[in-house]
Amino acid sequence: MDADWLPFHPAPTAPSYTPPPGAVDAHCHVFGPGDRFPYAPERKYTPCDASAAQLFALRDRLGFSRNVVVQATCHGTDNAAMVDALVQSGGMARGVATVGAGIGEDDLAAMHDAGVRGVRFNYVKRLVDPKPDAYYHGIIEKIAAHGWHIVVYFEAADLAEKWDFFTALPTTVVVDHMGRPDLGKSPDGPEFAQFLRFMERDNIWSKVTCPERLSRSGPPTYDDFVPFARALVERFPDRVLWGTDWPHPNLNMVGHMPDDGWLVDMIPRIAPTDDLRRRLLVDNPMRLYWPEEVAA
Ligand code: 0GY
Repeated sequence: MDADWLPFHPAPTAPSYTPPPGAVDAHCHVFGPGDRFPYAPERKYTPCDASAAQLFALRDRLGFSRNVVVQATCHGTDNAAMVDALVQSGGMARGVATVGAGIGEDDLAAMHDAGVRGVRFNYVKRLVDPKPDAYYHGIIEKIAAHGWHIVVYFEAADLAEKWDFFTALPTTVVVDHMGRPDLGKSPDGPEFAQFLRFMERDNIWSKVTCPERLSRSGPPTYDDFVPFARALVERFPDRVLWGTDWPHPNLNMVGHMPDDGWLVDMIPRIAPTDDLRRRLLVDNPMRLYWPEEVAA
């Protein structure tokens, strides 16, 4: 299990596209190091160690200012590495945790103080063993006092089954990676139309992320990703987020590691105006993760 990762790109290209001041990478991770922050025994893959210092160096190289660090399944419900990164960031990173139904109020309060603002419910069957809705209802009750939102990760084929549960969620709901559409299908076809209908609800947001995971046409331009992401950015400009997904865990199943500079250079293709790019990279993530810094 320890050899099932690809290393992240050691020296990403400096992007040609310069993000606006204050841009947020709203989906990224930190992992390990495994001797200090051990990986979860129940994990389905082992990631490459990826430290907060390396994440912040990437942030600076790509021209970003802030990060949203998302808990991935390889660390299970032990959020220590993610929380440590938030503390090290000096307020320039917020987090999304994965918690168990037995989480205590003291632990939630400590995570909130460190900068956690949401929980992630992961439904991707190759990553987690399924849990009943009741398990998640217990967590929803506990996070309510903190005003946290919910991030959901699922595959397009499973949206119909989870529709009633997702649409009844009482918080802002952020969907990882556009609900993982099959990019071999048409962006005008019934599968993506269902996702667009889902997005019509004004508490539902989407990350327009992970060309490297979803694309069939492949690097460096990931052309088949663009019409899907652009449709979301243009139709729901105030409810989309962008992120690198660095250090791109579990990509051995896809077979290549992206250069993060390529990913940044896709932004003008998915958000074709300055106004759309400012909302995607600054206004939306600031409203969700740093509302206290956004003028009323
Ligand atoms: C991602 C994607 C993946 C992994 C996880 O929680 C995770 O382990 O999210 C994946 O394998 O699709 O967002 O990093």
